[in-house]
Amino acid sequence: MHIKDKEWWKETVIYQVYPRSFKDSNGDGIGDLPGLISKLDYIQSLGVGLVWLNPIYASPNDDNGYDISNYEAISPTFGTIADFNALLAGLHSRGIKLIMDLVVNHTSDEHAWFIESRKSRDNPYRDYYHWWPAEKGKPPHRYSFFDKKGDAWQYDPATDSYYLHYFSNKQPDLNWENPKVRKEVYQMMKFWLDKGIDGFRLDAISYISKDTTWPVVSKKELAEKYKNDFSYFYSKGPKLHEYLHEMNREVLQHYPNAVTISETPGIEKEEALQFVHVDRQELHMLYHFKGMELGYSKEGFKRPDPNGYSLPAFKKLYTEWNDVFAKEGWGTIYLGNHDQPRMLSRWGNDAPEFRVPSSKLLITFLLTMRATPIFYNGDELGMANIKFEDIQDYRDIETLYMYHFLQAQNEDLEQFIKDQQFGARDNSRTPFQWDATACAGFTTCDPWIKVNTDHAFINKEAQDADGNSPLNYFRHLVQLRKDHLELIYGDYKMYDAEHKQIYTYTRTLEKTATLIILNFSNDLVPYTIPKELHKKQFQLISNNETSLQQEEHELTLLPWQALIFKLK
Ligand code: TEU
Ligand code: CA
Repeated sequence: MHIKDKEWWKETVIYQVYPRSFKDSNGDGIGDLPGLISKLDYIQSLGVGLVWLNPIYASPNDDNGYDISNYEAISPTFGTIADFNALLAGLHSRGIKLIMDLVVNHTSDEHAWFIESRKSRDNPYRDYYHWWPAEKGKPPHRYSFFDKKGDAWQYDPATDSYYLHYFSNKQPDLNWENPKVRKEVYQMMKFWLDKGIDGFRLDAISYISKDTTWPVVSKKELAEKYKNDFSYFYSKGPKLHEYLHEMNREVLQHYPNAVTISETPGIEKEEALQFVHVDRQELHMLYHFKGMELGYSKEGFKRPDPNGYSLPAFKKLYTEWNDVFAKEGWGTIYLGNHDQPRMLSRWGNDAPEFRVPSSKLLITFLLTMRATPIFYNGDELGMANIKFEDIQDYRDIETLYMYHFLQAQNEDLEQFIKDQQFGARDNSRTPFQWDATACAGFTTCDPWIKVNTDHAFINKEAQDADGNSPLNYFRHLVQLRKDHLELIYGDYKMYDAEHKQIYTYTRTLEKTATLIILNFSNDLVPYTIPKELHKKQFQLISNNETSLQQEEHELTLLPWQALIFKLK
């Protein structure tokens, strides 16, 4: 069977490890590399082929490592370069590849470059960052995602100037317009690629190019052109693709086996192929935020829509993004990560009677769509949101700064805490649940963030032994995907687009085809298999439940039931 544009990274399953919360080995309550190394057999048992590791570099941890003070040094909290070498060797010896996080939209304000840059206006590193001399008056407003005033310009008395920071004021943005900065970044990428890593996940990369004529963005323009969200303005930098092409020419083409996945906030599907079309010589894959916008109300910050998300809207979005890459490029698919709440609590149902089947259904969806799936550590167990009730329990600056921002505006903080129980990032950053012991087997003492008390019954040890667990279902489905190539390369076709509870689609590769039927509801749902398929024979090859009510083409689906049929 000839597969056009066959690539290892289209066939693999990605497993994201958030090292701070994965496994602590030295009892300081913070996950680390020796802890991760001690769990490599577990990761191998999942059948995944690529690990994405969140940042482990030297960092004052203002934003959990996304504020880097030295790109070529491992944070002592996580371990040493020797630990890193052992991790890489351990993964490779198990046939698993590793990509590192490349955080170059900004550095830490404790990075040597910024320490120099802020010393004087004629310091050789001055133009490594974006500065606005105060005598020119206040710079045109730019929004910061992590700032108590939402202001992305920080005044620095040392040189009577403002510097730009889209994220916190301890994350000054690098000036990519400066060729020296780009050269430094390419050098650093080669440092890690020469160590044998298999590629990078590129952090907030759609933001790196700035329009340095610093145009005013009026409230009207922000609303009409950028959906009242600065991320849609920040992703329109004039030289973004010129820099990504240069990165490809200067670095990536020299490492043909390395893969790149860009995090591209603020883009629409019409822009996607500009990043990943092979002829553009830029990047391999991207992940977008459009799916993550579903289910939120227009009011408040990350306030859930009381009616939840609409399945027809969900199906329409993932079908449109499938079509973007149907002929060219290749997509990724995810439902959660370290910036989002737990996929079970967001897209499934974490109530006791539904959490196991809905975890399995979401796993089925991610492993049967035509895109490389990215799983976040713990979602294979069906871990849920911790839903803190007290602001004191939060550790994430996005939540803490937004709390102060709203407090300063006398907003309803109780409502904010309620909303954060649904949308906060810390919901997915609680310690990995290895077993039912006091600290879930993650650490022996006070973890940096509280353990979810449901670890008493939701943990790896219990699920290993339970053939019906989400964990063993995950392992089964990863293997099933490898055994049925149409689940990787097959064309995707959706049916019954308007059905409010059922998501049905086929994957077809030459003569082989598979039908996937998913009940995204708490209800028993009578469902007729689409007429166009009635001439086919149906062989059930996967069911996340132990029974199926079926008369010919008439099915009665159990809540959150997920079925896969081989079509003959
Ligand atoms: O995230 C970029 C980004 O756009 C996120 O801030 C996102 O909008 C937000 O978290 C959603 O709530 C990357 C990293 O993934 C994130 O962890 C970092 O905080 C951020 O960049 C800054 O490096
Ligand atoms: Ca530790």
